[in-house]
Amino acid sequence: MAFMNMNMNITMKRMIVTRAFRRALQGSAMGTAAVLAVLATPAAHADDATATMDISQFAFAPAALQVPVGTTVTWTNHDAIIHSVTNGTPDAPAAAFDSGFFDQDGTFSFTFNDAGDYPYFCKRHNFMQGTISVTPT
Ligand SMILES: [Cu+2]
Repeated sequence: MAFMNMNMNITMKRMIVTRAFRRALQGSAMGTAAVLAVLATPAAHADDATATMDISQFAFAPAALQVPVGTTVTWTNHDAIIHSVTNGTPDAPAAAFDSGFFDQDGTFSFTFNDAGDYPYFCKRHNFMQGTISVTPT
């Protein structure tokens, strides 16, 4: 019985992901431009020590980001719905950072002072996941 429930959960997550993906593909020209703008943003340099992340159409963009130690990363929510930036994975939340829920045009910043890989997810939409890889300087 527990096994069946697990399978149902996985199927439901897949459906939600598929729906979000389809929505992303049908995104407006403005949405596409925003994604392209993010992709064109140069990677963070040690001398400026800041990096920007976008939350758009139920995804963290870019999903994986590498920054040097000391970088402050700022996420901006472009969706008309609340999201969170929560350290860890849905099954194993961690404690380094948790934005709580924030709304459209809201931002969350965190300074990564320790090297390592920091997975994170949205507490409301568990399929939304990303990783910040912090490299020693
Ligand atoms: Cu979310």
